[in-house]
Amino acid sequence: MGIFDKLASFLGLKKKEANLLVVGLDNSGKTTIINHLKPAESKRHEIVPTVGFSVESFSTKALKFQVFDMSGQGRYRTLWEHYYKDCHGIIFVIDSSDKMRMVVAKDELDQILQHKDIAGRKVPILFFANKMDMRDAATSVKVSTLMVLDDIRDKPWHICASNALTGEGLAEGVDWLTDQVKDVIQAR
Ligand code: G3D
Repeated sequence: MGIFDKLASFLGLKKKEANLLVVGLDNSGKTTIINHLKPAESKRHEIVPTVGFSVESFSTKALKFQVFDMSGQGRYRTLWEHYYKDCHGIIFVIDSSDKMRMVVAKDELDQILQHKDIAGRKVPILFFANKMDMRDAATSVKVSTLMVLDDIRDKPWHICASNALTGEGLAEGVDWLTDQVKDVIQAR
């Protein structure tokens, strides 16, 4: 299944499942990124577009993904928040070229971090500073500063510059997340 192979086989051995959330503003690149993460089989058969609030959800072997657009859908918030409790890892996608909306992304991140089902838990968060190929894209260091990531002290986090069109940067991020999620699952 590609770049999540390592995690899926680990979970298979342990007979466990991991739930991963993929979130970010609309147009940040979530759909393009998950197209790289999806196994070929799920690309063909298992894609289940979900009603209204979620871009889509899909599962493969021991991994379940839920993908949410966090912008302009405030009224669906309570629906997606329902998934926080059981999630083992979060992938937060940021459009590095959209500095205007970085403050909105930061706002959404704060809402996640302060949520009762996330605050106080060591849920690993992988940030993709996506669209790094764009001429006006901020560097991952700059994105990290704009999003004030250094203030996240109670959770493991990591930021990777990515280009979802070519897949560049995705494997590095997923490798990091895999190690973190393994730790979360071991501790269960
Ligand atoms: P979303 O699912 O978060 O809403 P999408 O975002 O994956 O639909 O991506 C939104 C647009 O950004 C798409 O363009 C997509 O091709 C483009 N995109 C995604 N990732 C990258 C990237 O890393 N670099 C560049 N240059 N573009 C990217 P369209 O034109 O289809 O709307």
